[in-house]
Amino acid sequence: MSSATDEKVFAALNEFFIEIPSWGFANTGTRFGKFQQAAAASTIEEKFADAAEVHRLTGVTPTLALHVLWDLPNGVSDVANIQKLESATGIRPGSINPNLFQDAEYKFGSICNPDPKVREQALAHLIDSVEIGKALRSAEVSLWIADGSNYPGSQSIRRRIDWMKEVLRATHKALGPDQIMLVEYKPFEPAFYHTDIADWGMAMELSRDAGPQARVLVDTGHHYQSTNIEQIVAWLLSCNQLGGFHFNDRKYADDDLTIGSIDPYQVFRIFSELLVEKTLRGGKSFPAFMIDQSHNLKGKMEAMVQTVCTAQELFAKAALIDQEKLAGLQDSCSLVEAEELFRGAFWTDVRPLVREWRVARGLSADPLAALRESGYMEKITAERKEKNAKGQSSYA
Ligand code: LRH
Ligand code: MN
Ligand code: MN
Repeated sequence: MSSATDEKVFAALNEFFIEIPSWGFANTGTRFGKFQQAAAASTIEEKFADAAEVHRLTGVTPTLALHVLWDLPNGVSDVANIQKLESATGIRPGSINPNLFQDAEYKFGSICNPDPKVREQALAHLIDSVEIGKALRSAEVSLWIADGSNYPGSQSIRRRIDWMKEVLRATHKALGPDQIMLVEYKPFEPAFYHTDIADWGMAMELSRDAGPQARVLVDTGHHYQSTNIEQIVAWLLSCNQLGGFHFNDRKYADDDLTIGSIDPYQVFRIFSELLVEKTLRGGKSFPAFMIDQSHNLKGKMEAMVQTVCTAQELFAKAALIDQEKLAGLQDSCSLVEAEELFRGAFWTDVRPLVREWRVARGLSADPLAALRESGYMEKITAERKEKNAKGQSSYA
């Protein structure tokens, strides 16, 4: 590898940061059961501590995504505690995720509920989340609306669009000048007939309708099989509507598996589109990179470090593509040469270079090995195992 190429990859890695989710450290399961892990975090203090350890090892995860109901159950009154944890650990609160999918009153929907009182309550929670974001100086308020219906004819798709637009406009109005509102889409689950925000077109319309500080969030697990996600990314970039990512991988549905574990080439292709925007089209910054995974079987800490390293490696591979040369080959329709250039970058082993980059920053060359050697997992297992054993449940 030439040193110019090394420099290009190093420069790309210098700009690569990824947010990790508080819920990635907690015990999660499936609808069939929950397997408690002795070392899982069950308090916000533990989640911040785990995030700080991941950042210490990798150097690229300075922010922690928070889910309001899980991490700030008392809403704005919990802000002071989060600020305390921020000063203690150096980890900044990241995206604020309102939760409109868990409480019993949202059985028939939240911002699309036919009952205006429920819609008002949902809006109040969204506005609280915006206020939490302002108080914590966090940029993104990240909305996932789980609303939908299970049977044809049982709900008015049209009226629910109107209700949703009203609430999203009102939420947008509450945003501070430095905040952005992200609208996430998902085709199904928990609804199984129609989901109110089912795809990127719906999310983009809602985002544009809400106002200039709204953008679309792409969760890589929220598509039908074989959807061309990088094409969606290219379109959202072209419309200036891409706000961020929830990265994870999937084989079947919204499986929330480790990034790139099933299809690393897809992540590479997404990163390539982002680098096209940056290198050829004057893009100034990347959208927010966030992880949205929950590991039921893998150890939480190991899985998170593995995730971050994989994301870096795939980003470095994409940075190897000579986008100018590729554009020339595309223009002359040199199909095989263009494909070979693209594929060649994907098949290059960048791990030695990424290790070198880490060492140059005073980080361990191999964060996963460093985690295993650090004794951190033994420490949290000893501290948390009793508490977690009490939480043992056979049903989620
Ligand atoms: C929904 C989702 C959404 C939630 C998270 C826990 O499937 O992707 O982003 O906030 O999972
Ligand atoms: Mn998500
Ligand atoms: Mn999801």
